[in-house]
Amino acid sequence: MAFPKNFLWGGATAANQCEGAFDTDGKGLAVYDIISSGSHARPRIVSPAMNQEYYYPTHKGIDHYNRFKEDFALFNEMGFKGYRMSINWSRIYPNGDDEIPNELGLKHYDDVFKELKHYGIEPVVTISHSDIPLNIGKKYGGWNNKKVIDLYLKYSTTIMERYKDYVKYWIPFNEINDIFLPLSGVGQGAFVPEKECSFLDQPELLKERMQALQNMFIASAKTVIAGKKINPEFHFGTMICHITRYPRTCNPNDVLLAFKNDQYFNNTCADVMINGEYPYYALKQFKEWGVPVELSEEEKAILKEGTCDYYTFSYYQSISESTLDFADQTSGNIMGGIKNPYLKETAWDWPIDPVGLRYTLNKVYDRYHCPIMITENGIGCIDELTDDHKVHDDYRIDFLRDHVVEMNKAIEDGVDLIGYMMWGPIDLVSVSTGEMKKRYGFIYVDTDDKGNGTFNRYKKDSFYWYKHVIETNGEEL
Ligand code: BGP
Repeated sequence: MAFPKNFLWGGATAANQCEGAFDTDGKGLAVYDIISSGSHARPRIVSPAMNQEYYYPTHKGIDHYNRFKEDFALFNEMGFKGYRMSINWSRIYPNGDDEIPNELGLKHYDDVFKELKHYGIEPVVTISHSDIPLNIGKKYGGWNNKKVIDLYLKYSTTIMERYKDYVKYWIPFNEINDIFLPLSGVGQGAFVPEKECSFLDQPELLKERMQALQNMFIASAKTVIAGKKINPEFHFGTMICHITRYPRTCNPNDVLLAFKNDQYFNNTCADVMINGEYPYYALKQFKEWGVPVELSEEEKAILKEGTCDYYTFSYYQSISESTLDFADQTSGNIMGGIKNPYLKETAWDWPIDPVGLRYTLNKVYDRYHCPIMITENGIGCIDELTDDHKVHDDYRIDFLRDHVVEMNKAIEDGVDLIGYMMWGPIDLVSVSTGEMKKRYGFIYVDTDDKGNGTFNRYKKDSFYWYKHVIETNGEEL
């Protein structure tokens, strides 16, 4: 096996999907706190104010806020070398524009980082994993407003100063390119609708989303510049939701379609964040979207100086696209695409494509020539807890093994892959559906879609499998 000696084996979570304690220790409301639970068939509802009729899964999460020590002990038992997590912005600045930070919120993450240090687990910290204070959406209209750049910078600087001795790896935004999708208006853009709407069918707001993205690029670059002054040893990563795209046929129009969509959806953000300037195709695209890129000389210099050092991405699936009329055009996959006859799908219709991971790793390394970390990869499944508290999840082991095999091949191809953060090492709330039923973890959490249960943690079969993978540095799968 080809995994380097210091390979960062670990897992990834997001504060809003696991912490719970949504109003504890001075935390303010965040945009995800007003998005109800849902299911594969029943979309989540965004309600501008809390509605008693709904259950809001972020409010309890998996109670990680109170149980992080127990959870880290389990991660340590698996041998984690790294752990990707996010800080909840609304714990630090409850309204987003507060004069001074909330000390109790800061203190909580002091404890979190001390505990990780105790186990020698390297934190990889997402600064904003959609944990945007709700007030930023309501008062400022979200990321569309340039003032939010300064609010974010104040927050990012506060945490980078405070945790500089604990954290080396930072990620300014989770899946920044999600903003290309209308369904990310609330989560990424902090666009709080005036009346209730379906999470999957949010107002289009194309211009606002594209302006928001331009503002986020500046915020990211300013954070990198500020961070390097705090500690020149800090590393900053992109985080791209990489939806690998295939032409469904070899019709040249299909090839061009997949290429173009790959360019704008998968490449735009990393091109700006790693190369420090907008690529030619994005300039044209933003103009067509009605929000031409108009940068001052100062802004150009900021983008050039504040570039990321490593590339990270989430990889769950590939999709196939075509200009032709395929009968199976629609699937339940939130990312769209046409059924790929060569691939099986998960229970939530996400195509399973391990070879696509090797292809993607090569593709991005070829483009950026910098270290790469996979910061999310996993499979959401319906698990069954047996009477003796076991979960026999061979399907999860199969999925992960197949992906690790392809990672190994990519390393043999010459790709500089430095880490693997499996998504959801402990069951947590699903973003797309707001369910607990869609489980990713090595660790089962006893709670359901309504927040009932003991919240006890149980080790699944995959727990022991991953432990062995880490122990053997990927030699034995
Ligand atoms: C990514 C998000 C994660 C995570 C994952 C799985 O897009 O960054 O936060 O949730 O998708 O998706 P889901 O929870 O919808 O199954």
